[in-house]
Amino acid sequence: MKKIALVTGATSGIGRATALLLAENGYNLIITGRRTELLDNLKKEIEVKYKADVLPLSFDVRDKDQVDAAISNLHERWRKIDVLINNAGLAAGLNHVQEGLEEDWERMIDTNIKGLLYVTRRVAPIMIEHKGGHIVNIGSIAGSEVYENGNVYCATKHAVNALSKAMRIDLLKSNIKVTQIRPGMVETEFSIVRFHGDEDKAKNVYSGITPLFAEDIAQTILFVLTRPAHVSINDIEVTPTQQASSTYVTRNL
Ligand code: NDP
Ligand code: 8X3
Repeated sequence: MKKIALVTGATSGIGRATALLLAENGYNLIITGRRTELLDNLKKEIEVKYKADVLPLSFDVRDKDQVDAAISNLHERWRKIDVLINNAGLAAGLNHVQEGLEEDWERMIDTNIKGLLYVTRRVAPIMIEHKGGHIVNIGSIAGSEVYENGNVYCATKHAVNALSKAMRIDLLKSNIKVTQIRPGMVETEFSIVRFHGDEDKAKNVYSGITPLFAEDIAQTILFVLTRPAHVSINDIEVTPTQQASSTYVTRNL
């Protein structure tokens, strides 16, 4: 029987690439996000290309009731979730703290921290019931470093770093592996969202470098998921070759 992976934030970027790669490598997929049409398109694409079964679930991870309804009403056939990829997340704004927009802060805290917790709270008991699983949290290099204007985004990813370590301890006895992956610059919709839709500003983030692509992180996820049962990869930082830290990047200008 194929394993089941639930990927949050599968409508775009890292989540979408991960769903495709896992389907190609023998998983059935539960794909989630708010944009229903993109989920439906991805379902069709996966079914045609990889003959995997796909269940699209549209919900906002910030809404506890929506998360609850989606996961507790899963049909028996989809309830044995083997893998959870906690990927849904965003940065909103890039301002000094004294100029930050409170609505941006709330979006990031509610999505990156509380959303990840709401989904985990409902999926981990299912894994425990089935005697094991693997949770992959998408953190960031912003979870181990802080950079100018990054304040609240960095704080949310520091929280993901702490939660990943805490989850590993709490779930150890239940045979659930917890891996954190901390990417550097990956060209996705991330910067477009961060700059509230300003595509020129977003493009500029990656000027003069070859950034990571979503598929690079998907490959990293596949690697950690396919290690033998006795091997747990706990934490991986992945950056473009031209990036040594959040603030140290060489550009071909
Ligand atoms: P994208 O913007 O391309 O994708 C983000 C995904 O998250 C979308 O599928 C979006 O779906 C989903 N999402 C956002 N908010 C919500 C919500 N409230 N409820 C449900 N789903 C939501 O960005 P990335 O692929 O780059 O980002 C994925 C993860 O990787 C994030 O956690 C990000 O912080 C992290 N990351 C990204 C880096 C980068 O440079 N790109 C570097 C390091 C980490 P929808 O809009 O349909 O709801
Ligand atoms: C995204 C990477 O450097 O923009 O998490 O914070 S960075």
